Amino acid sequence: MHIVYLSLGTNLGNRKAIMYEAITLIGEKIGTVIRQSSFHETEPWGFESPNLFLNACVCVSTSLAPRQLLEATQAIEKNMGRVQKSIDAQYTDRIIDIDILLYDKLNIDEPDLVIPHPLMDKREFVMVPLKEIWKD
Ligand code: PH2
Ligand code: MG
Ligand code: MG
Repeated sequence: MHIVYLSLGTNLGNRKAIMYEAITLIGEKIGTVIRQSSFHETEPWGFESPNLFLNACVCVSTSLAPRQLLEATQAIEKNMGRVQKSIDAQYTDRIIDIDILLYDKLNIDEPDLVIPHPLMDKREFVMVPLKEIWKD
């Protein structure tokens, strides 16, 4: 089993219900959710929008390999109705975003998969909830 940390964010719709739905699907499709942070309301970071985010982090025990994990997070985003990911590489409002932060102590640097997440330590909306549940 592998220990992974995921970041979740939503700034559209019934954000709390969306968070719970995403965490339920992570439990069904990815593995056992061992710990989950509280939900943090945050200002959009890196783009302008009137829609505040809810952000959270979860720690999951999974048998999925890194690329299977990426596919599973993307499938959950799609099933939950996420349409476009970004416009001209600009961040946009979204129903749900699930990002892989850490996968055991692995380092991966591929065009579409970089672990640890390259921006995680610059983002308060990631680090504050992560610190609630991070062990190591
Ligand atoms: N995600 C981004 C860009 N900006 N800002 C907040 N507050 N929360 C996010 O989850 C977020 C963001 C890119 O995925
Ligand atoms: Mg993101
Ligand atoms: Mg993402």
